[in-house]
Amino acid sequence: MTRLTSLAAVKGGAVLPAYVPSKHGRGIVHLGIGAFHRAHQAAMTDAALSAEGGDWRITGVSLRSTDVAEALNPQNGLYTLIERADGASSARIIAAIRDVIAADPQATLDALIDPQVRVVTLTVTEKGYGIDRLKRAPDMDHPSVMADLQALRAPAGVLGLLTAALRKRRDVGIAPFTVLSCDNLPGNGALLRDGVVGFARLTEPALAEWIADNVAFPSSMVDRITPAATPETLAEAERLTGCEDRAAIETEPFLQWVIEDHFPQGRPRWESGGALFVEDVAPYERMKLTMLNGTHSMLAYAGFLTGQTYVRDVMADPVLSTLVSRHLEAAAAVLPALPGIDLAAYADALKERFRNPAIAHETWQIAMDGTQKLPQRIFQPALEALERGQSVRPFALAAAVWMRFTLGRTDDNREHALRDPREEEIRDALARVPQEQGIAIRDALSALPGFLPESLSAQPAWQDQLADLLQHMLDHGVVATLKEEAGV
Ligand code: CS2
Repeated sequence: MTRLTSLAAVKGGAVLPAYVPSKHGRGIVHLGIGAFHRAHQAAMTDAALSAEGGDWRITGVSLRSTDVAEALNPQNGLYTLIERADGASSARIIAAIRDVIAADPQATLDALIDPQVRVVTLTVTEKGYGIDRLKRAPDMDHPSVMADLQALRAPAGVLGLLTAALRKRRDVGIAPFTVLSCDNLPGNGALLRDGVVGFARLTEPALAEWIADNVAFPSSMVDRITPAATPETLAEAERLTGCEDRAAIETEPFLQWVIEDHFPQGRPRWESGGALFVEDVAPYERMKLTMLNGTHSMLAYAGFLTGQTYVRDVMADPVLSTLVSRHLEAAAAVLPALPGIDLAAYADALKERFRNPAIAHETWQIAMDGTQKLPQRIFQPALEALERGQSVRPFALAAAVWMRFTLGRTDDNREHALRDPREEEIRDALARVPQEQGIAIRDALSALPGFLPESLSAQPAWQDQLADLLQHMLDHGVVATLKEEAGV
């Protein structure tokens, strides 16, 4: 079968871009070119190029691995985006990616200082930034922060690369790019700004001032459920395009991007792909993190521990789906009203998306990096629930199932890896306490520095319910505890 290397090679019903890729120059560098970027920002940019043109093609960067580059570069950046809904799949060929740089810091820096690059977007995951979120400053224990501070002219991490590129642009008089974070972190733009300015201050205070005064860091909320591609994804792409495509991605039809409109050097007309530009993205971000991502984390641990492989399996289980509904209600109850948004309808739409039978989203995939996710998804909403005098129980359950997950084995003694950047610390903390004592486990994990806010662990309601739930799981099993909890 011919490889997908040009639009002319595509046969069948796939939708093609309405522009000639080679006629459009690059305008964006994207750091962290995984499945999510290809299903989200690259698809939006492709829609903008189709509708309005412009020099906005993307150089994608994998900071460490070479897989995406090996799949996409021989295909001239082309790939199939499969949208899967119940009973119907549709395919689109995306041509917005010009090339991919893999694990090559010098080539990345060269791309970042190209005067044509006016926007740098990022999906590097919560742990990828190297920012201490409590101090809002570079995390001095993060491996890439430590390495980059030793090698300022040859950085390889996010903060080091952005700072070095901005320094170079200032020195040679090229306007700075706008930096757009697309990760699931509250106030992602402002946080990244603090990280970059903080990193620059460690090396050259005048540069820190210049960045603070001259570089825009809009925040954005991104949403599209995108599982990791499987051999089945690639086989379906072949059927839909008549070409071999090693970079195909599958995703759900839903797509949302809410962005603060602050792009001094211009931007693609992402509105053409459905992006919403607003003054303040915070309420949207809170809604999505609290309702979608918070519920996702809860159901990932509860589902994984009870043998459910995919989110859709969780939704088909009466006990777990009751707990999903309960979590969504509790999450909605801590949010301020958002004009034009009906939170009950949003919750229903989320359940429908989670149920999508055509999307195979693994609970184990969502379960990774819990220490990076729970603070904004579970602990912050729990504090808000307590402040409002509302029940903290659904949030305590989410924390309890995470704690149970960290023990590394299910009730039927299947072992699993934690896949968390703080895995070692977690293991050390747990090694010091008896594995059958809920209170001891709760306290050991709550004491991980900078993880669980003290204002939350000082609350008896939180502490008691968390320990009770955990103890009940240890004594009676996860299935029985969840069943009791759901009351079904
Ligand atoms: C998920 C998200 O893996 C996870 O932690 O909660 O990736 C989620 O699928 C996306 O944020 C949906 O937009």
